[in-house]
Amino acid sequence: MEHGLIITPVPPPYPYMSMMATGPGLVQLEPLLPWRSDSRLQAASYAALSTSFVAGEPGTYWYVCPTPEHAEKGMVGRFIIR
Ligand SMILES: [Cu+2]
Repeated sequence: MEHGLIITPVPPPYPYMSMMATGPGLVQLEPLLPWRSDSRLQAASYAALSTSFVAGEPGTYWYVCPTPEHAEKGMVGRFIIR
């Protein structure tokens, strides 16, 4: 399954298409984590990407998967900048 990451100050809940709530966010990880197929099962099992951003202001931020239904089902996380 393909995954991605958007960082946003917009809190959950998120709809089926999470980007309808978050927009492009403050940062968007590209490319998305790769599809895993039966033929490449091990190749993508531990796929990883990284990114960085500068939080302009203290506050609560959310990292949200933009793949349809993922954030709606809970593929999100919160972090706080003090
Ligand atoms: Cu996902």
